[in-house]
Amino acid sequence: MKMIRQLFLAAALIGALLLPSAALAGNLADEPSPPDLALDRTIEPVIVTGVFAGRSVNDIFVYRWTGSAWEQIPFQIDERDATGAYVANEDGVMDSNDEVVFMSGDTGMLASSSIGDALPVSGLWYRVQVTDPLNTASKGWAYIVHSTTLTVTNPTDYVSYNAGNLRVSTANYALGWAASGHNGLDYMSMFGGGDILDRTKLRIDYRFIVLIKLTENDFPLDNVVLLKDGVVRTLVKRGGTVTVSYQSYTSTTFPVDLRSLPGSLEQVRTSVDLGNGVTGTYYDENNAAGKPIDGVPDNVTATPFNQAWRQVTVGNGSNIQVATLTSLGGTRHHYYKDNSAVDPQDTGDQRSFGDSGFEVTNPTSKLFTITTGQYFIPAAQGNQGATYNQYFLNPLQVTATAESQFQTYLPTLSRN
Ligand SMILES: [Ca+2]
Ligand SMILES: [Ca+2]
Ligand SMILES: [Ca+2]
Ligand SMILES: [Ca+2]
Repeated sequence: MKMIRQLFLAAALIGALLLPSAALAGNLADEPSPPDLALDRTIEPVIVTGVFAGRSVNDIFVYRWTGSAWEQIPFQIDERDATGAYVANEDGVMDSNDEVVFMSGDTGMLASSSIGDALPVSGLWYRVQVTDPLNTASKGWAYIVHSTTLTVTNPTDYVSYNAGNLRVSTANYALGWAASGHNGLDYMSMFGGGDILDRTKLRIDYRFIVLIKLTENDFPLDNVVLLKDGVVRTLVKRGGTVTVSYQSYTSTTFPVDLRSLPGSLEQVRTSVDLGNGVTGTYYDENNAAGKPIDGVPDNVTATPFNQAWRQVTVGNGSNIQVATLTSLGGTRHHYYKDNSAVDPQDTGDQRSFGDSGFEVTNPTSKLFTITTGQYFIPAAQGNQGATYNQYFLNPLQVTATAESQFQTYLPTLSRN
């Protein structure tokens, strides 16, 4: 405490013109008392860009202050090219769009002493403040440093990819891409359970003289390409779709270009169909008490559609999927089908077990992107969909501020 007061005092004296005094007061006021240490949202990524431009990606490290010591936390640096696309290797040098990534749950306290006094780091570092915008009293901090002598010392690896079975796995879930037939997923397990997935499905109806129905089987098969298997996340690409997987969260960006289809689009649907015989509970905004997934049809309300989330709870885990569908235009609905009867028109095992997702009728654009997030949480929590939908819509606020022994600069960026 004494040290940081001196540090800020030095900043106030030396850099008085650089920093408004209100900002200084704000920094001191942000310092948490011990009972409010932890950030309340722990399974989301913290992504920082714009730090250490021109430095080698191998000389960047991330630490937290535990209250009594500096501790390295799991982190990775992912390079993006000039178009913003993730690439396995760019130039090994920090550019403005390269990302330093760590988990919100690994943040610590606002430091009460200087990291520059404790570790062999370069004279300037970044203090990263992470704030839950839904509960602004909840904050966490991490420190991104540059050093030519430090090494990676934290052995934690939250996620891995197996090219043999095309699966990403963590302690909490596994997801696998289909080896043949379609570009979607055909494997999902949660919290130690077995595979619960038949497959992910895509339905595109368009009218060109007659109604034509496409499924996920009608698109050319793309290779599954691993861009990165880091300790915080994996980056996997199939066609134009990029899936980013963390310990308890996966996000997917699925760009769809149907401009070559003649006629008009009538309906687009994406859904996740569970395997034959899987039992559990389905929730969405209109079915908050849950419907039994058991292959027996349920009385489910598909509208209104105000919140793009759905939750499937099976055995030891829950999968909450949230989506951004706005670029399609049109009218959105929830989609749910639970029926063990064989439907010869269906794909996969032709049965529907808790098949659920999102449907858009009369989309106004043939060029759109569907962005989804999937949270994996332990099962015993009941319906948590609305909460995680709020998380998805209100990302953690990230502010990186350059600091040195003698000076604090204005925040350089704010980005999730
Ligand atoms: Ca770079
Ligand atoms: Ca890994
Ligand atoms: Ca049912
Ligand atoms: Ca099925």
